Amino acid sequence: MRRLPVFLALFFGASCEDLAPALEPGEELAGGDTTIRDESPNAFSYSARNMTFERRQRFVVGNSFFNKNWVIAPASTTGRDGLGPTFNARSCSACHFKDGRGRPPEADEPFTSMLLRLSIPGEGLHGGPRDVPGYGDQLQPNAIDGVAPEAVPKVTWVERPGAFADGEAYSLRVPTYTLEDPAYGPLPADLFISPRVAPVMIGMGLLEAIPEADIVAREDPRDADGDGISGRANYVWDLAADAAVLGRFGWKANQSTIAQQTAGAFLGDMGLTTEMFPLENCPEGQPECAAAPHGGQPEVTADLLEDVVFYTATLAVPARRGADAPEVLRGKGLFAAAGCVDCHVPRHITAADAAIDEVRGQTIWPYTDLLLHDMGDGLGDGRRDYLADGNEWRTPPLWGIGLVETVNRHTSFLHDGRARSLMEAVLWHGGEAEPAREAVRSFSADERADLIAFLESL
Ligand code: HEC
Ligand code: HEC
Ligand SMILES: [Ca+2]
Ligand SMILES: [Ca+2]
Ligand SMILES: [Ca+2]
Repeated sequence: MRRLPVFLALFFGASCEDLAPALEPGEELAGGDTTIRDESPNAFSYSARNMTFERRQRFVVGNSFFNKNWVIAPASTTGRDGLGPTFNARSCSACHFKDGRGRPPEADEPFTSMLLRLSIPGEGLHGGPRDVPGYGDQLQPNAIDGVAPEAVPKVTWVERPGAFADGEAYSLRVPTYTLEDPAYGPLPADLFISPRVAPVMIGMGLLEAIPEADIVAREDPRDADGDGISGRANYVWDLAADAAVLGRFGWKANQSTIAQQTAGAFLGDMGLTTEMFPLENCPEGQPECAAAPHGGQPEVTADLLEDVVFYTATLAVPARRGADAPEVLRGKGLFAAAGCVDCHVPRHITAADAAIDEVRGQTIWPYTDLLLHDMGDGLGDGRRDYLADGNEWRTPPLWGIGLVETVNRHTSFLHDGRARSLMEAVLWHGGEAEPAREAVRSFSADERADLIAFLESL
């Protein structure tokens, strides 16, 4: 419409604007009462706006342990020693930089803000992925002195050209991951590698507080309503419950709670034990790892873990920017028309009895259903993760996505960061999301710009 001559645009202007949906009440306050207004590089790092002064103290302690580098044991700083023996990073914030998002390495850079999950075919403990002999369930490319890093990960890229319906060309890059110099025996021929970048940390407690009944109510595993969308829930082992429970976190909804995700990250990513995971991460066949000194039993005390969990659960969601701009509202209409909302469900209301004060009874706009969807072979990792099959991924929340470039100085999207822009992320959608992608491919250049304006306002 913007290409119409000016007089026609003025003439038709009113009716065109009518096609755009209105701003809904509270829509720009993506995280309800936790929402902060900031569009600086610190936008992901604030405590929930509704947090009381007294509770802020815990947040501050959690923040410092999220950011501080852990050191090798034994050390004079006994409060934060015990790193490794093998590890990915020295701090949470090494990957979740500024509470934001990781990315794949540039050519010949080390892997600093993403990780590779590993497994072999079959089922492991409690229906989870099956460990790789000698290597476990994740690649740790770093180790303390005297212990060999597990292997050196590499990624190479191939361009795959494509075009929008109007002829404008684009190119998508396809990654291939390999492991060089494996230190603990040959890698199996049927090894699965699932590369995953660190997601943004905002609003985790709000997502945890969405009532389970509301999430499973959207499941439609056999697509009974025939709309082509068949989301289903993942059920994953929860140590505290000693049972399989609804998975909400991770790229395949492969973690149940923020607490278990955090304790799992301490062990798997940094080599730090907790009450939940009391044993060092030394798979059989790594004797130097098993014999290495530790930094206490556990290395992360229960209090400290609780503070980091509280911190992670209560990071504020930034408010939308320009949510009522005409192009953003037009983009919002296109987001609905293309069927994006079928998975990226805009609005939820958190439980009135949620455990954390700040996240109770909030109307939030995360743009996710927290369900698994078949996204096609193109995005598949071939790897089972509890009930998620090789092509299934959890719909990621889109709140804050327009601020990633400001905070993290990159625009790498999707689970492995292969998309170099928001549009490339959309163009990778396949499987259940293929009709939505095709709708976008047939949009005009102006419509595509409006859709991106909407995404950037989130
Ligand atoms: C080596 C990089 C790395 C480090 C270090 C790391 N994380 Fe993560 N984090 C990730 C990745 C990758 C995921 C997604 C995991 C998956 O899909 O299995 C993730 C997921 C999460 C999630 C769930 C996010 C979501 O959207 O579902 C939370 C919460 C989290 N991490 C907290 C932490 C905390 C707390 C620490 C420090 C104790 C930490 N992480 C350390 C890479 C890292
Ligand atoms: C069938 C469900 C489904 C539909 C429909 C869908 N998405 Fe997605 N979307 C997903 C899933 C699942 C992912 C994660 C895929 C991955 O990481 O490999 C994703 C990822 C994304 C991402 C990247 C998010 C991130 O954090 O990296 C963006 C942006 C996005 N979708 C936008 C859209 C838009 C715009 C539309 C409509 C044109 C759309 N999606 C339609 C399920 C869907
Ligand atoms: Ca350790
Ligand atoms: Ca390992
Ligand atoms: Ca359906």
